[in-house]
Amino acid sequence: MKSFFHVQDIGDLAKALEEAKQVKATPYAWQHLGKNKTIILVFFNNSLRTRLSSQKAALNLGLDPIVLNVNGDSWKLETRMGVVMDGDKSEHLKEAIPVIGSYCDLIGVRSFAGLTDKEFDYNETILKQFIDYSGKPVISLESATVHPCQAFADLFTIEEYKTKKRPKVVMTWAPHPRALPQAVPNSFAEWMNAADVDFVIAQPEGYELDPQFVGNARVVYDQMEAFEGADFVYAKNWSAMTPYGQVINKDMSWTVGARQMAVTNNAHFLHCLPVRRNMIVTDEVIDSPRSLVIPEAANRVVSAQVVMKRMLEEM
Ligand code: SN0
Repeated sequence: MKSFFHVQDIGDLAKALEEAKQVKATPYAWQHLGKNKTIILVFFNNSLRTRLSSQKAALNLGLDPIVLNVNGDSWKLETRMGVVMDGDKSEHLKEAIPVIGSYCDLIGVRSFAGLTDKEFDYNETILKQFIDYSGKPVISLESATVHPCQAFADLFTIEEYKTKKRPKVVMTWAPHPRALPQAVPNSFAEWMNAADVDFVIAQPEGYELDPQFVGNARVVYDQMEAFEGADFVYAKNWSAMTPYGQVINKDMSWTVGARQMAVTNNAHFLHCLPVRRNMIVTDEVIDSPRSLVIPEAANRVVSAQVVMKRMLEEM
């Protein structure tokens, strides 16, 4: 696996889930793979789970993690091509990336969508430069359009908790005070479309995601109708595609509460975290025994470890 970005990069999903189960059961069984090898984790944005779970996954594999907080610990990096660097950015990605690549064997990159230039974001301009200039395998730790480590952990969590072969999974938009990227819902949709689940997206009009990620999912504009008989409810806010990166609706009737959960099949609740309580989901639902947000976050170590393990095995 040269890069981890889309669901196709992991190959056969059933095999990947089986491997995740093994990794979870015996996390230290592959310590030899990472010996004398280093992963550099580059963060352009904030992180709690991704930062810690990626480091823990690396340590489980005997791989040394180094974390770089761009804009904090390092020079501010210029990401655009052909610009006169007369502002506050001291170094260009064209030098920084090959330098980073020369110090490590694997690279993870967090670079959120800027949400101002759709083309820059949807071309994955920053992640692609890491792939092109580092010469090393690159893992998206949430880049402009995808968050594959999250979606893999989400699918594995559904696999662990499902009680029927083909559960109904509903991803619902929910209100949020700020404009958020589409990366998490894009990847969740992409991975659910590839998995054996009945997948539905519930959203207000105007929040349609990019068709390449929606695929054959059923899009339902009535949240209550979408939730009927659901086995898993996955809540997430995202900003609109048109106008790009804007908040066009803050309808609090979409906050996931007991009213919506009542029409489900006693659904489990999932969210990638961080979550705004009583905006995205009520205290009652997130604190209920059906909420899986903590085991879901714990599985981030597992998904990251499977990805790093496979990359190390190919070296
Ligand atoms: C990010 C997002 O893509 O939605 C990361 C999720 C893993 N979430 C946020 O930036 C939330 C920030 C906030 O203020 O609630």
